Amino acid sequence: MVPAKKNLVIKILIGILSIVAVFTACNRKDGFIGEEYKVAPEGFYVVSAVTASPDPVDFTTQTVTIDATFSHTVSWAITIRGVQSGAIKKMSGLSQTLAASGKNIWNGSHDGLYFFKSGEQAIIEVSFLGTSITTSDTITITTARNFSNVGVVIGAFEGASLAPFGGPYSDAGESIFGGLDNTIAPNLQGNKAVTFHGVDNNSSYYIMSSNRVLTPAEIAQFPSDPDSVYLNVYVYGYGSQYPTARLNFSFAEDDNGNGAHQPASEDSYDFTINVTHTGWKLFSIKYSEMAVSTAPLFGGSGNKIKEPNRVKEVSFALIDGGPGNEAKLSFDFPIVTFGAPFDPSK
Ligand SMILES: [Ca+2]
Ligand SMILES: [Ca+2]
Ligand SMILES: [Ca+2]
Ligand SMILES: [Ca+2]
Repeated sequence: MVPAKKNLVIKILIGILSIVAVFTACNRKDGFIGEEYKVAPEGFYVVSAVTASPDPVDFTTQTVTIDATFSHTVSWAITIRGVQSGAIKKMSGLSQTLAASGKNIWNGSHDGLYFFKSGEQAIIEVSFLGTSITTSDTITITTARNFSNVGVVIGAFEGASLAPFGGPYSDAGESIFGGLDNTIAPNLQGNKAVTFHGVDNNSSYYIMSSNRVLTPAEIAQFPSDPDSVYLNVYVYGYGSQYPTARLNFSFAEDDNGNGAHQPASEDSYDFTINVTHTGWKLFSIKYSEMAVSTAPLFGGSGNKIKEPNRVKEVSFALIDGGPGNEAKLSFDFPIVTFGAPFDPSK
C-alpha cells in the first residue's frame, strides 16, 4: 500500500536527518571542526606547556612552530589572538603532541577581516574538547605577513605618503580630502588606510581618484586568462552617513604593447562597488566580470579584448551615486590574486 511505503520513506528520512544532526552538533561543539574528535578523558593534563618559536618572528621570512605535549591523544584547538589588532587565527587537530598533527605551523595568516600587526604581541592559547584546561604562550610579531607570495599587493598604505600612487586628483574645482588615514577604528591592516572624501559640486558624479602604474615584475605575474585574475579590496563604508558613495576601480591595458596605456585608444576595464555597508568588508571581483569603460576618451575606444597580461595601471575613484552629493569611503590592502579570490586564512 502506498501509505506503508510512504511511512518507510519518512522513517528513512528521519534516520538520515538524525545522523546529520548528531554529526553537526559534534562538529560545532566548542568550535572544534572535523570528522574525528576525542574528548579529554578523566585525569587529562598538559605534560609540557605550549611553546611558539621563533620569538620574535618576522613573517616575511619565517613561520612559527607551535608545540605542546599532552597526557592523552585529544582534540585540541589553537586560538591565536593579536593583542592590538584583535586579529584571530584558529587551528585544530587530534593528537598527543601538536607536532604529531602536522597542523602546528603558523605562517602569519588570519581568519576573518583583521590582519595581525607588525610590532604587536600575539597570545597563543590551546584548549581541549571536554575540559576547561588551557595552556598559553605569547609571541612578538616584529613584521607581520605581507601576503606578497599570494598575489600582487597593489597597496598596503603604511608609508609616509600615498606614493607610489599618484594624486589624489580632484574633479575640476572641487575641494577634496584624500589620502592616508590613521583615524579609522578599528584599523584593518597595519595602522593606515586610504580615505576619499569630497563633494560633487559640479554634478558630474565623479569626485576624485588615485592611480598606480604597475612595475614590470608585477605585470609579469598576470596571466592572459581574464577568468583567473581577481581584484580584491577591503572597503570601509560609512553607512547611512554617506549612502551614495561608490568606489570605482579600473585596470588600464596597453593594447598595442608599446609600454604605455593610451586612454583614447586602449581599453580600461571598470568595476563599481556601491558602498552602502558600515565598517570593513572584503570585495573580490573577477577580471572577466569587469566592463569596458563607457568613456570614449578614457578607456572606451580600445580593442575591447580583456587582456590582463597587458595591464599597465590600476586606479581607484570616488564616484557619487547621485549628482551633487557629498561622499566618503575608505579602503585598504587591494591585492590582485590569480586562480582564486584572496583568502588570508591560507
Ligand atoms: Ca594598511
Ligand atoms: Ca564632480
Ligand atoms: Ca599602448
Ligand atoms: Ca584590450
